[in-house]
Amino acid sequence: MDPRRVITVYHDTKKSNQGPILYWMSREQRTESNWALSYAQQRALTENQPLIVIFVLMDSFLHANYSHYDFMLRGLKEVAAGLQKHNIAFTLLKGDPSKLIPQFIRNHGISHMVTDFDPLRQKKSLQQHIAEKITVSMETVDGHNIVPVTTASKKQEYGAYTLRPKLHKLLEEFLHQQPKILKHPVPFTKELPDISWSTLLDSLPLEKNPYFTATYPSGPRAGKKQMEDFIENRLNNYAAHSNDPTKEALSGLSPYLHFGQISSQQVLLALEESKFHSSATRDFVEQIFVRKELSDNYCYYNINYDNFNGFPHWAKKSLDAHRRDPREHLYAYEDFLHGNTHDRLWNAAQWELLTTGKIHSYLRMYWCKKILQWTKSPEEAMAFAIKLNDSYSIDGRDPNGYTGIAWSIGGLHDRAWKEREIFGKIRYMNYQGAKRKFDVLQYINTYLKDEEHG
Ligand code: FAD
Ligand code: FO1
Repeated sequence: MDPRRVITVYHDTKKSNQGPILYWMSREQRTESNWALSYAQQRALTENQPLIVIFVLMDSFLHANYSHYDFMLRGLKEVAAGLQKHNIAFTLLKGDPSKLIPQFIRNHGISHMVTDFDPLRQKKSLQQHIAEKITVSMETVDGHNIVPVTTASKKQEYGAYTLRPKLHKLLEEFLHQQPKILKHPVPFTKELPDISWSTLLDSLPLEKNPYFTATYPSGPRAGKKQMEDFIENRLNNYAAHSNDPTKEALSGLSPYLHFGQISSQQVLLALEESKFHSSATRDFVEQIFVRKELSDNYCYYNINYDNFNGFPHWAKKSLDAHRRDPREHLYAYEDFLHGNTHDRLWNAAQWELLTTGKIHSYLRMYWCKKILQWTKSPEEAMAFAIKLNDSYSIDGRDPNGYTGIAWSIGGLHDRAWKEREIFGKIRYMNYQGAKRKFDVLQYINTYLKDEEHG
């Protein structure tokens, strides 16, 4: 593995005290195309040691609800079976990683730990906290970006236009299959606690969303199937129809990418093998490669990725200048939550979120920008948009989300537009604009059945 994929090193990795190698799986919940896993296995093979994979189930994570954990746990069950088949021990512990990981390292004489790079502050502080409590070496590996985040750029980028050339220049060098996971020759012989998959989910204190009716097949196999079906049957519609929520033009890959059940690297390699010429895939590659990796760049280099202070200077100044503009409509969190605004298109997008756990990309921008327009301040807009997105979106709690919301409300990675009330120079979107893109009434009727809601 290219050493530039190691983002952070804690303690001296050269110390070769004997003992099993541990991979603490978190962001990349898959065995195939998982750099951290193959890196950990390489080290275990070199040192002729057992390899153990641990997942620590936290009883809450950034407003995640019951259906998000259900999706995640169904995927993890498939991952556990796959690891067992490769003679790699897997254990799932429930509780606080900052206690359980150091304890596990001590109890099993672990000699080295590898874990997933993650730009979100919750994971970064967990990893730092754990590093202070252990003496064995620990490395974080970027298995989420094709070009490792600190190789693509050493700083926060202004926008896609500044990061894109840097990413494409390095794509050739970093887009390649990593070594297959081998059947591990050194078994881990000690007892590990059983995992009662059937009772885990209900043992967690999670909110249930009563309106959620969608079903998402979960796990790396389902993610791969979704990818193959998209490339086979829908990629050729992507460029023309990805802005039309009444067409099934999007890949639907975000839940699998968010939980790391598939990697964007697998998708790009599959595109290379497909019949498609790069001109037909350009729009999609822009999203899954440039935009997705721009999000990790933003969250990694800007600690204020989820608040007003993270916005570009021009945008903060402009929003400040319009703080006292009259708001024609003002809604409380509950009004947004139940899709109770004057705007039926907005309400339909909110009901798409509540019933399917997702809002179509185009409407996500509209949905978020209207929250800026109908709240008393950009700070309140950020708080509401993040809470709704993280509480109800199956792909939420993700750098793409914080970045998409900062783009919508704070002009991040965007330019200044014609100044107007409330928005200042932040790009504006409205109902007329949506009507020019797609059949708004058809979309509204899909998600707003009159008798049910809104
Ligand atoms: P496709 O268009 O098929 O894209 C494929 C993949 O490319 C996506 O899964 C994602 O990984 C990446 N991608 C696509 N568009 C973007 C983008 N604008 N920025 C970064 N990556 C992108 N995406 C999330 O994964 N989680 C979120 O919580 C999230 N919240 C958002 C909130 C707002 C306000 C906005 C404007 C965008 C948000 N996005 C989020 C980005 C984008 O809307 C979703 O990634 C996309 O709708 C997911 O559906 P898909 O996989 O079918 O999309
Ligand atoms: N990561 C974990 O290591 N343990 C968890 O229990 C866990 C729960 C969880 C629930 C919803 C969700 O969207 C993500 C969750 N994650 C968990 C984090 C995930 O692995 C990613 O690290 C972040 O969401 C993206 O940075």
